[in-house]
Amino acid sequence: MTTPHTPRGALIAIEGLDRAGKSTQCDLLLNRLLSSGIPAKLQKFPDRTTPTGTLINTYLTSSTPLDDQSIHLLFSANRWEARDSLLSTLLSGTTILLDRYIYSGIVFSAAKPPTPIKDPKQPLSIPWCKSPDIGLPKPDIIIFLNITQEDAEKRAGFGDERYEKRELQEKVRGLFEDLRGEDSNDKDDWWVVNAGGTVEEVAEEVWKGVLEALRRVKEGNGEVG
Ligand code: T5A
Ligand code: NA
Repeated sequence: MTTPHTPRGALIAIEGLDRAGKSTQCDLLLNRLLSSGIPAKLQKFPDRTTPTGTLINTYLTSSTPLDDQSIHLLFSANRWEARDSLLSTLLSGTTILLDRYIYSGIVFSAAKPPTPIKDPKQPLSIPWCKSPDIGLPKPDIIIFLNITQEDAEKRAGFGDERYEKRELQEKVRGLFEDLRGEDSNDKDDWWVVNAGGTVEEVAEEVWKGVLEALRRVKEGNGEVG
């Protein structure tokens, strides 16, 4: 006799450049899921409320120097400390919205300008940047909010934090494109949305990605990737 079980929730990552509208869309999406009767939760990375998150916040909002490898590992540790709770929440049937995830972790570190003492071309290689996150739950879909640099810079608050500089953001954009290309053989993980429209227009496109993720979970084997 089989035991009735709750189907697992979907793991949905929202990614994009700084100011693309990720947090705005995550809030709207959470409300839409809940009002559609779909249990859902939001998890933001970096989670600035934990001990590692406090260190990350200090780094992002000040000019305090910190070794590139060290801060990369801290961002990853900030995700690892959430892993068990992410898995148990998904298995209890609740869908999780991730406001940034490992993809931001990879591209922002790899985009950093080289320091003279290290490799002159790229201080942190993509494989090195990926390795500490290996083993974290894989999202059912990565919804990528695509915005031009010009539109991002017009939005409130751009330039307040360490990484919000044009040159770095352009590098991040290119690296995100590389990651999307790499994953293209590995089912359609990335769902690219034009994030330059109104909040409502973007929300409609994001919702289509969410429905796709829910469909994949329903048709899948119940395991988290
Ligand atoms: N990082 C992150 C790493 O280096 N490694 C990692 O592992 C991780 C996880 C902080 C930095 O950390 C780096 C990447 C980042 O540089 P964060 O805490 O996610 O990451 O950054 P935040 O400042 O919270 O978020 P962003 O700057 O990325 O902004 P969002 O969430 O994309 O944008 P949002 O929704 O806050 O909107 C920005 C503004 O635009 C308006 C909003 O009202 C707001 O004023 N807006 C729109 N305006 C017009 N049209 C629309 N469609 C709009 N949507 C939003
Ligand atoms: Na945000």
